[in-house]
Amino acid sequence: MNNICVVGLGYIGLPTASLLATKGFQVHGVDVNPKAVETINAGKIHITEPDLDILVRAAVQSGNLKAFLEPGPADVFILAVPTPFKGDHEPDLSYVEEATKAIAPHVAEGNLIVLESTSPVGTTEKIAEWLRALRPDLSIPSWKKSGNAPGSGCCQVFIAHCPERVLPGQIIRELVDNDRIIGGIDEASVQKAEQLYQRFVNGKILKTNSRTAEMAKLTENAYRDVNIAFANELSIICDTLGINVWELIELANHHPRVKILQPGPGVGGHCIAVDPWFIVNSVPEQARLMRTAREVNDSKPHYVIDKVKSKAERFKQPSIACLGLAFKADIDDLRESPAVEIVEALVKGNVGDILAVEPNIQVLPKKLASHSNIALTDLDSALQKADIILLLVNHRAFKGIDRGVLKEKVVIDTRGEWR
Ligand code: SAJ
Repeated sequence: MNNICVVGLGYIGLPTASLLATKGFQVHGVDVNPKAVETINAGKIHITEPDLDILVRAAVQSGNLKAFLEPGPADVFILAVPTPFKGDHEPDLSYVEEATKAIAPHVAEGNLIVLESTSPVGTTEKIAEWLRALRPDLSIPSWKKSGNAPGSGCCQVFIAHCPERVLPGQIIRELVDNDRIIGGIDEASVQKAEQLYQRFVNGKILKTNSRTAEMAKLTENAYRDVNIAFANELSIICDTLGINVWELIELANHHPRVKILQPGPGVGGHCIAVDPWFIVNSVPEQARLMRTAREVNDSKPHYVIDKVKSKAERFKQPSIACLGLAFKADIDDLRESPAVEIVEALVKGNVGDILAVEPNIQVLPKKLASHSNIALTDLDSALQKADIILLLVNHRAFKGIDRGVLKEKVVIDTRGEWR
């Protein structure tokens, strides 16, 4: 198992491919984006993640990592493609299906296929079904026929789900140190995948079937979403009752069995705000709390927007410093960011002149840049000019803000930085 084909060179696929390459595996990376392929082959990165540049450079320089637009033959195929939702929060498995189609001609006897993308329950079995239809010459294990029994017959291939669980901002460390769940489509696939992961993971390898592995990953993110929703609901209740929510949480968390998370402007990113929907979508009648949590968290940006609007009313055309656009602290990732949603609504509603401060980006995203009442501004000028200061992300760069400056301004702190 020395030749690995990693399909999808994004936030999960690229660190995984590079790590494997530095561990001595021959890695054939695949991405549909020619610019990403070119950048990686030059030893550079097209996404931002601490220390990823060093890892990719080392991987490419070693000659063990090469990026391509198409898959090629390998011992192991790792699929790390996006699994977004579409329409009314239905999972969009088209990238997984496309990736399966792309690898299908190259799959050979004894190969292992690992799905790392966070996926709705049953997706790993779908890969087996798609592959069975495309490659009737192969013996593809069947969950329904054999349950967890070892697969049999000639031209056997192995299929497992090994969900990624790394935290953006700490990907490189967590890729190695986190415990990993391995869910096989059958027992033989579990064993095969275990042999691979134990070669580069320091954490424990936890073995199960593919459905449980899929649900475990969704459960972790849904658990977090529900708990953040509790904190967000609490913040609105406290606003209404005239209580400082940050002080309240700190006090309540002194109880040995209470650990309330932090309220914020909403829940962003492409994981926690997406994954619970995969559960809700598959069992809508049963997943009532998870659906409500999603709705509570999705409504939090609107609450913040209304708060800013009501504060802005007392000014003619206020300057509003919006501190942070990323979906959480100290990253440059603006995808599904509540901060961007809030700033966009303020810009479109012409609530004031927006001074956007985001130290981790050089240019504003198009949907904001196309408006005339917003400018990407450095922190000091924004603080000086602003009538209203809206803290959206608790970036390290904002920690040193002089409290004296804030005293003269209207301050809306969604992160409890200036509690
Ligand atoms: N947030 C709060 N309050 C909190 C904690 C987080 O409002 O107390 C917000 C953040 O500001 C952010 C969002 O939630 O907008 C999500 O941030 P996060 O740091 O909690 O999680 P992600 O989305 O960066 O990464 C999660 C992780 N999952 C869990 O912690 C259970 C990570 O381990 C997963 O690998 C990742 O999702 C994923 O890829 O699914």
